[in-house]
Amino acid sequence: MEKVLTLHHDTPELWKLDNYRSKGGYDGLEKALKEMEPDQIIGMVRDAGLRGRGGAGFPSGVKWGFLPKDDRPRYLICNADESEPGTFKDRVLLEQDPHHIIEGIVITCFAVKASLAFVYMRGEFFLGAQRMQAAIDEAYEAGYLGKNILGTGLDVDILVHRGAGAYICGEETGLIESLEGKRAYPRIKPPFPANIGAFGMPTVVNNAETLANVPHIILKGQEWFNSIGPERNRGTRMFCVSGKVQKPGVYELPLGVPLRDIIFDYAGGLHEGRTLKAVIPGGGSARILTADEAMQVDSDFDSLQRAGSMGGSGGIMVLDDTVCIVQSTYIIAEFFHDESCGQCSPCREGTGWVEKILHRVEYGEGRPGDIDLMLRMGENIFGRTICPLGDASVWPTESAINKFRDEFEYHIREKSCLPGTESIL
Ligand code: L3W
Ligand code: SF4
Repeated sequence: MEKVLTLHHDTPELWKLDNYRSKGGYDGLEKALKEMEPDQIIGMVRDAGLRGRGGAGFPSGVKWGFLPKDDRPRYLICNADESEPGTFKDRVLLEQDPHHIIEGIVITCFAVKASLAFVYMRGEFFLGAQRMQAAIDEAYEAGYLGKNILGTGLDVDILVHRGAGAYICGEETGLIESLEGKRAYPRIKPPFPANIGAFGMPTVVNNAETLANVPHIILKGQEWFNSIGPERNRGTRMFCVSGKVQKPGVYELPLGVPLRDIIFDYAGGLHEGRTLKAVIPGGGSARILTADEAMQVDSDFDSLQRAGSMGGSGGIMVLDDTVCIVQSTYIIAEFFHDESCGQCSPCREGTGWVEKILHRVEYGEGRPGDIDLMLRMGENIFGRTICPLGDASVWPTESAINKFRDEFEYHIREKSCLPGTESIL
């Protein structure tokens, strides 16, 4: 299967305009502006079935269609605040291929009638920020950005905004608050950003990888896109494989490739003598899969959801038989507690309590009843918070307890990890 987004990533200095152009870069923009109407582009992306690559997997064309039909200014935000555990593909695009994202942004601005776009970028992406800004400067110079783009009368500006290291800024309404210069407290939805977004105006928020798909759909058409991946799950995905594999990295593959192939073929399989214990398939928020479940499931959004987990951000974390499940669950719980913005009590307090209990279970001070206590706490967080971080903090712990309860019980009873598992802290 041919790659789409990363096809030219071995081209030296692809981040420079001339090199991007030499591989057909900006041809999609030219076609969109000179041969298509905005509504035609929205229809094409909707019919192609492109789904968001940031976490929710929401259909992009449908999201664009939510914008009101009024003449208020509207904005596009490219969400490049990639902070989900085990996820590092937006970073690859930003560093290797920033023009690809810019091209997707300008086409999307044309489609949704926005003349200002923001690239909200994770603050730690120093190289990505440099490359993105240099690419934007080149694009202005070459007439792909600014006034009267390619002589068509379209005006689009892009501003880069760098975050300051908070995971919650990836949540679209927290991101918008942060962009407006405020603390990134997520907003209650509705209203959705499509109606009231940045600076009170209609706003589309799309992930960087999602936007990079747009030029290809324009150039090759929705039928071509529909030929990749299973129904309702079209296109490729930049899967990020990490953990106990021989070749961790980003692998662009059609959605729906079996998880088994991603781990054992593309990522080189496990280290010698090891066996698979579990897989977290969609970033740190996803429910854990046992080895048996992981070996039978495909990598598309719907298959992972049917298996009780989710495709999420595309981060696949592989755990072998040396990993202590209690400890890995504790590490994720610690992350969510640390990153909770503190706005809602169930999330602010609950994530801290779960972390504290997991810590004592892991370090030999667990008490009988701790396991059920954590499950009850999860029930009291779930569905009672403003943003998805609250729910997302529950899934890893609840699923790890349900699937590896023996290991939690062993910790409490024996005050140690299972023999053969090792501490990574
Ligand atoms: C207008 C309706 N818009 C849904 C939009 C909604 C969102 C998308 C998915 O959220 C969160 C998100 C990320 N009118 C709409 C509508 N929308 N109904 O569609 O919404 P939903 O409800 O299906 O998903 P959700 O699970 O509640 C997903 C956030 O997760 N997130 C993602 C981080 C991404 C990055 C990245 O891309 N680099 O870091 C993490 O928290 O922002 O808020 O756009 O507005 N009736
Ligand atoms: Fe903040 Fe957590 Fe509430 Fe989200 S769920 S708004 S992160 S306190």
